[in-house]
Amino acid sequence: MEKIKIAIQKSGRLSEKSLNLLTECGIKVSNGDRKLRTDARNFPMEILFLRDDDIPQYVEQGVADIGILGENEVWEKDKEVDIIEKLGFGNCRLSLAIPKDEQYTNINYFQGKRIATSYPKILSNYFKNKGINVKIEELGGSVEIATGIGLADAIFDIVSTGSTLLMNGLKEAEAIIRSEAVLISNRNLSPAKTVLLEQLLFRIKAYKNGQGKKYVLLNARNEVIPEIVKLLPGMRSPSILPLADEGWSSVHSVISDDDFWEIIDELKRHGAEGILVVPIEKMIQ
Ligand code: PRT
Ligand code: ZN
Repeated sequence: MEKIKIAIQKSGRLSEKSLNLLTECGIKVSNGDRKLRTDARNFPMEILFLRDDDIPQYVEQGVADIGILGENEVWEKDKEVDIIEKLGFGNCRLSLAIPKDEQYTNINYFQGKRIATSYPKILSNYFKNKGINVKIEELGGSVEIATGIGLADAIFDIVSTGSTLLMNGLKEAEAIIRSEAVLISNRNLSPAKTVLLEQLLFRIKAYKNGQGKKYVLLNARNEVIPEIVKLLPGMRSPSILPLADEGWSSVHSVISDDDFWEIIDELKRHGAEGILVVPIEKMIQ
């Protein structure tokens, strides 16, 4: 049987989360000995562990059929691959940063400046569109020290919490684009591999749908049920089941983590009892 080959980061910020995503999709992978490649135990999939920089090229060439990596790398490498799905982890932004004592005005500040980055393609496209001339110094890593050692006037790098900038005496001047981990695919998958990709995608979506949501069960007197139902959006509408106790019903629904506490307080105020909150593992729509 044909296997689908997926490339994930060997060691880095996305490695563990990529493996975890496969696990959540019910795909068992053992990588105890950190091999370069391994087979999944219960899904026709081969996993290749690579540097993220190499993944776009390997997927374009078909060495791997699909891959997981940061969108930023996909844009920078600009290979012939398709972005299939955003995965909701590895979130960050690509920003221009300058020494903290500099007075920042607007994007024209960068006219004629030297900017150090590991993302020269994204950066030069950005400034070309703006009609601003800059000199780009390409660095493989440790971009944040470039201004301190006099290599550049500014940097363009990944920011998540901002503490790296702070530690290096820099401040964020402009956030240019947001990025997160994505699933990419080769453009000429065989029909069998396309089916496997569809299966994987179905599972990924079910997992993503369940993220950030809770299943809520509660009991209430029948008179207050209409009020309670108004508080619960649910996937369609909440399910209402009669209880053995006459005059009482049980209500089941899905609520998002964001408004969780607010809704629970409201439910209690409206007479809900025995509220049970359960994590959702997968949600198939
Ligand atoms: O060895 P390999 O080439 O595979 O790995 P790598 O060193 O190129 O990449 P890695 O593991 O550092 O990052 C992989 C991907 O994670 C990136 O391409 C991004 O899509 C994503 N990601 C998310 C980040 C960050 N957050 C992040 N904070 N990648 C890097 N950083 C670095 C950033 O470069 C800077 O040095 O963290 C620092 C900034 O973080 P804060 O929190 O201090 O702002
Ligand atoms: Zn890399």
